Amino acid sequence: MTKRSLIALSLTAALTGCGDDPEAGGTGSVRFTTWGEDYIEQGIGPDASGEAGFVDGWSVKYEKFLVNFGEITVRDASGAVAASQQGTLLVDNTRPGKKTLVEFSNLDAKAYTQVSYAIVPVTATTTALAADAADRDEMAARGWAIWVVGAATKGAVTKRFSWGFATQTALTECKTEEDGRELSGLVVRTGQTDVTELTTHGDHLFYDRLQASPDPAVVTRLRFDAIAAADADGDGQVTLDELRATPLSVPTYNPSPFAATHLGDFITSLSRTIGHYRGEGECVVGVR
Ligand SMILES: [Ca+2]
Repeated sequence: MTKRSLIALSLTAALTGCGDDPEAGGTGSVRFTTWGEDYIEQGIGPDASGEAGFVDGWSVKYEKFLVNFGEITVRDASGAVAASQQGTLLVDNTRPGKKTLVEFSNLDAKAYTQVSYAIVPVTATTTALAADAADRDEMAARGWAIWVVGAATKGAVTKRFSWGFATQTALTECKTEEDGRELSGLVVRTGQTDVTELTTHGDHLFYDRLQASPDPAVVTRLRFDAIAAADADGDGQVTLDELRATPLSVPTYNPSPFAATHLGDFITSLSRTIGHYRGEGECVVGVR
């Protein structure tokens, strides 16, 4: 065997040995979807550990969980934009199932390591993709990017909430772990359609920390007692104004590394963390 054919053989082995290397030369598609998982579709129950439900005995059921998606962008490793979403799409993730946000076709089959999106205020031009037009109009009038409506119950007590967040959040450098390996962005394969879910995590609004502790022994828990107690006028409705009038109780709540001083700021900051990637994957959260 000649030296040249040995090199060719080893190159072939290197290419076929890596599952992320698509066939060269072709094109494929990518479809972006969203889903609210069981927490948004079914509800969140109590859990003594606080990890899969409320540590303080509450249950929450959402009636609306509206998220406005924009700027879904696919870039390759050089930063060149291969595809980018125009306009914004409003989805109520209490509606069951996975909704297709956008599909990009005729992309060169290769790895696109930089995938990003944004959750931005609804405008008059926003498409109510899987949402009521009346909700779209209400959010546009108020400049909300996220609007959640629901009820929390514990025993005979019910506290309702309707919180609109006028935030702009960039979610960049999205990555996840699949089959034991880190996947940055996504991979388009010849003749195939990659499906990338921009998952919405409904439990995050009730976290007691803004950032996971580096100490694995310190668990992030779901809590509602302090939110329920914020209903100062006792009308059964916990408003964002009431949350803003409620000082954050430290150390039950840990606002690090941000500067939330009251429950209103704290939950608004948590609302920036609902956007996830392909299930449990995460993006870098940028406040703007
Ligand atoms: Ca109230």
